[in-house]
Amino acid sequence: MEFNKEKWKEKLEERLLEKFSVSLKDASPFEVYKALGETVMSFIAKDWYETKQEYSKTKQAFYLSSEFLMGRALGNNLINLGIDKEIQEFLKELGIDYNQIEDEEEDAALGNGGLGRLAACFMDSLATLNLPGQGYSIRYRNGIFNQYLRDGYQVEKPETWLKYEDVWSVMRPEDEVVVNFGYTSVRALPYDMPIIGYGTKNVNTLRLWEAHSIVDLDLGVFNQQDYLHATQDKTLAEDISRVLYPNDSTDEGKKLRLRQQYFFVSASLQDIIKKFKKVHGREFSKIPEFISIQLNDTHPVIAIPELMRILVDVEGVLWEDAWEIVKKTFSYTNHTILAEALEKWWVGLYQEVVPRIFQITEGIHNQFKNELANLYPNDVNKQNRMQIIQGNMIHMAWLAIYGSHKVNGVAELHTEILKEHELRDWYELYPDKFLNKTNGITQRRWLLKSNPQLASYITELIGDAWIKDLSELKKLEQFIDDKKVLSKIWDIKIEKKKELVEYLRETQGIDINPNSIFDVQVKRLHEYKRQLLNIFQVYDLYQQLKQNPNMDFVPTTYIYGAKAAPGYKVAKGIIRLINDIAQIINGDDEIKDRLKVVFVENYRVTVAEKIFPAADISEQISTAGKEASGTGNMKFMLNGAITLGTLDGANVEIAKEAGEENEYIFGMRVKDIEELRKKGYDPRFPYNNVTGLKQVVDALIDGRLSDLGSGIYREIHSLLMERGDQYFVLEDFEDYRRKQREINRDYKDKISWAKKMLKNIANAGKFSSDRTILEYANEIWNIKETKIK
Ligand code: 26V
Repeated sequence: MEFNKEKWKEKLEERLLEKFSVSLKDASPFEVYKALGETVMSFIAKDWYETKQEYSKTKQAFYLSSEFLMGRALGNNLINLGIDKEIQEFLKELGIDYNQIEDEEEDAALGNGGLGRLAACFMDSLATLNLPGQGYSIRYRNGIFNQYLRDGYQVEKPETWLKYEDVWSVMRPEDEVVVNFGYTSVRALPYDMPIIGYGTKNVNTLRLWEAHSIVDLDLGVFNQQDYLHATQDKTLAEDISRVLYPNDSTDEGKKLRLRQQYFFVSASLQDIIKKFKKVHGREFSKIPEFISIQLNDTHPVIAIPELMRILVDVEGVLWEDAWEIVKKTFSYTNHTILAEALEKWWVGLYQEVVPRIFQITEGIHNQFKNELANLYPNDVNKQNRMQIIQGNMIHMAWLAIYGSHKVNGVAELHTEILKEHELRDWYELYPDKFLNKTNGITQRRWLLKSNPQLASYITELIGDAWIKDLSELKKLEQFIDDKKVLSKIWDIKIEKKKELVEYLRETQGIDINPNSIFDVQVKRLHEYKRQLLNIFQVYDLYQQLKQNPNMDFVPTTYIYGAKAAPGYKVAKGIIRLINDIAQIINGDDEIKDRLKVVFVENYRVTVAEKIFPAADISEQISTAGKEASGTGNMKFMLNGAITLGTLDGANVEIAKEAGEENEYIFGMRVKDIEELRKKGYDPRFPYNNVTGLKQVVDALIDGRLSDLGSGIYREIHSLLMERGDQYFVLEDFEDYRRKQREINRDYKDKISWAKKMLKNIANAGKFSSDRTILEYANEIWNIKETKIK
């Protein structure tokens, strides 16, 4: 976008005056932020409108996701418009600090972690690639909770991003629809967010639905009793889009969650079909030529019976014809193999919430049951395993696979595990449905925005084509022996570390040595991600340093950031354990600056943008086979951190791209775990035989550490020692510690370390979400670039 300073100034002043009755020189940072946002909105309005017009003529992909973890929009939008530097400069001239303005914005935190952030990166790539793709979700009033620490334990407080309204959403009352549940109906009111592509005029849309009561329509005609009922009804309806479920590991099967899912799915499909009819009339057989719908995990899978309902009940299409349309329209992404996260709905509850949808689901189930009986007449077990409704549970993943033409995993290893294990029966039945789409991240947010220093330097070396084509980074390899380049990327890392140090000093009052190794694990807290393994190593290291004060050791800072699901006791216990150990180590004068442990409070997108660029070590230490992909691993890599990881998820591909010699790979592989399980794993073996391990594990219960009486340490101890250590923490401890020591030795050789950094950056090209999205576009959605002029 052309930047015209006078025009911006005029617009901004006009906004400030109209909205706040304030002049530019007296405006508060909040007022400037709002006015700036509105000015951006006014400048993109025309392109946004035109993008919509163009897309309506062509095939579009709709990304249905219960989560979009967008983070802040202002900085990203300015960057994608290509006017960030100009705006910063322009504000500076007016005596306004851009950073202060940026900090007025709350994160749009409508997601838990990986799955929601992936959806956000996909939006950025779709727009940048001029692809006709739109997101649909819920406009949760409260996003993921804010996390605070009290006595080292997590406490949750509601997140309130809409408290002062959102400049980036436009309400579209003309597109409101009604969603019918069993006993009541609610209004779904859409809000659109523009998704501004980088270096293009295309502006895509993320449409978020807000729930409202029908009685809002005619309040005021009631007697007192009806009035009370009416307000009750209003609360019930509005509850639907009240809060994001903060659990991303166990399926609770709650009624409100099912209502949320049906609410946004039904509203989105009604919207999609309404727009289709405007252009194509009643030629429903053409739906698959113009519409492709991606189901992001099982959460929106109720879309399959819902589209059947719309076609059969509302539009009068024959069931058989409708089913063909459905199958060609939907595709499904699996993001986890953890059994406890695979959604199943209890028949009774499903029937109560969406009675008609239950009948249709049953119809689909019966149809498939007959197919199975014909396919496998001699294998009743297999028939039973694959049924959509089993006993009184509805299996959403099975419904998804049956009703889709494509099913994908999110990393090569993950997809192979799906095909061989979890979804083996399905792969045998539909081998052509399965494919892999390795995840990716957008380099616009995760390098250009979050690490402008490294971004500019890369551009200086190889030009700026990498911003739209990340494979360009490969050109950096020509500098692998260039001392000047190596020392510069090292210096930039130090600079980013200093910025993080400053941030943590301001927000948490902690002092960190910027010359220490920053060893970072940031991600949701879950047993399979093994933050426990990490902190055990730290505690062991602490013992070593105490016994051996002259040990040759580069100072290291272990940094953690993680939210635990509020009901996940063990995860919360691990947070306390990290803080407990942090307090002991950081308070030990003998240790001083050599070893430090920091738990970053309320880890979120905006903090992630400060952490990834500052990391030396990227901890990706999940039990092999458990982490479907990981995407943080890619953000670290792109910013020159070295992976310390297991061969799990996308780590496998990261090591392949950068060369295993440029990462620190340790621990059991998937096949080792299978073998050990078969043989029988006894955690007492490593416990008794690995030096120091017993000391660490025993600390949980011998009084050296304290859970303040909650009993959670004993529980963790028992999970490890009596209940089989399912995630092989003890088994992998020794190898992990070995790699930690290796890192500490290798870090001293600045040149060879910087080479590793450069190798990682140069080979991060594969992990752009642009690459991922192009694969979806070409191999699943069949959508084409549609650039507006
Ligand atoms: C699961 C559930 C289970 C039911 C209750 C509510 C709820 C909400 C969210 C989720 C999502 C869990 C799946 C997930 O986030 N998977 C992550 O997806 C990332 C993107 O593909 C991937 O990189 C991570 O490895 C994977 O754990």
